[in-house]
Amino acid sequence: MSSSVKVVVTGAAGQIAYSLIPRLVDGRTFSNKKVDLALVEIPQVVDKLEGLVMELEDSYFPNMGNVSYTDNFQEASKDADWFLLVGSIPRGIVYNGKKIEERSDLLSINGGIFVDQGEAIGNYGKENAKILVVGNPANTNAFIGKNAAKNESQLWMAMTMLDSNRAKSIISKKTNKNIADIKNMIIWGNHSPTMYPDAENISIDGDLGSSILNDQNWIQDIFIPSVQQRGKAVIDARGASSATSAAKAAIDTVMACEHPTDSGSCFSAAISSDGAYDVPEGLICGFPLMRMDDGSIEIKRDISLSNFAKERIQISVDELLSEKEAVKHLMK
Ligand code: NAX
Repeated sequence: MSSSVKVVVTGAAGQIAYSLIPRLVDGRTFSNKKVDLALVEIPQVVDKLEGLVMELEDSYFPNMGNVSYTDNFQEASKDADWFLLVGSIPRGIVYNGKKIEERSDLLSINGGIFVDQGEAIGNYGKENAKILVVGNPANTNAFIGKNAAKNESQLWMAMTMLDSNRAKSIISKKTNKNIADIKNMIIWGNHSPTMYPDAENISIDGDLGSSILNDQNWIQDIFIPSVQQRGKAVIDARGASSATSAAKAAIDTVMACEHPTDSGSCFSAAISSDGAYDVPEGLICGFPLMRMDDGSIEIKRDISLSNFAKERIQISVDELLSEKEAVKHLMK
């Protein structure tokens, strides 16, 4: 084996993690590197992870290295290369005697968690660590975590790959093209119902969406709302939120960051804005990204945006700004 990588996963006893964790050690995600896992849960459920560790051992993964589990995030963070922050308090649960229904309550509770985790990552994670926030509200959790980490050599991302994959699937059905021929699906903005899935710049068998999808009514009335509301549709149908598709999307994001992006292509995740496409600096916003040969992640800057696209992106950016305002007490 060539080298090793240490991956921290929070929410490790949850639904997404159950699909995600085996894929981290399957010899594909990190190629032939040995993968050490540090699994993190809250104290109430951390003991359940013993069962998951038993299953991982029983699965015989030749690339699996050390596997540990803990409720101490700081301890888990030491020298980690990757952090997959899946754990967060979901909407609908009773927390400190109050049912959490409002996004603002969710922001506040999870925000507190991400201050502590961010500080630990900044202090104990590797200098070039990559952090993928899956737990919602993902963009603002990443914003809070990055601010607390105060470590500019680390890369904070919020996951929009699931939205991107959902959008590709819808376009594939609409155009009768193979899913493998649908590429460069950019999700702009927030991972929330305001996100803007970009049908104009998608590549369909090598052609731009703007030249193939000439049905603006379908884009506005069917495509965009279907992507924005797909998470809710899955909850309605399954009685639980997306899990295996979310896990696959997290793996796709890791792989996109581990391997150079093909020339002219891009992948979707939200990262801190440097002012690109007029998004205010510092917001964790969905952008088209490229993994460069030197391992860095760059925003692809040559995407043309129509006025319609600019308006839609602005709506989502405004939402990110209001979320930023709602968590300003957590900024130090
Ligand atoms: P589950 O409720 O099955 O699992 C979450 C786990 O996180 C629980 O076991 C809980 O004990 C743990 N946890 C909570 N706070 C923690 C902390 N401070 N440290 C460590 N662990 C902690 O949820 P699951 O279905 O796995 O979803 C996890 C998160 O992903 C949710 O916030 C969900 O909203 C979010 N999602 C994000 C998606 C995205 O595209 N970005 C899509 C899927 C999903 O909805």
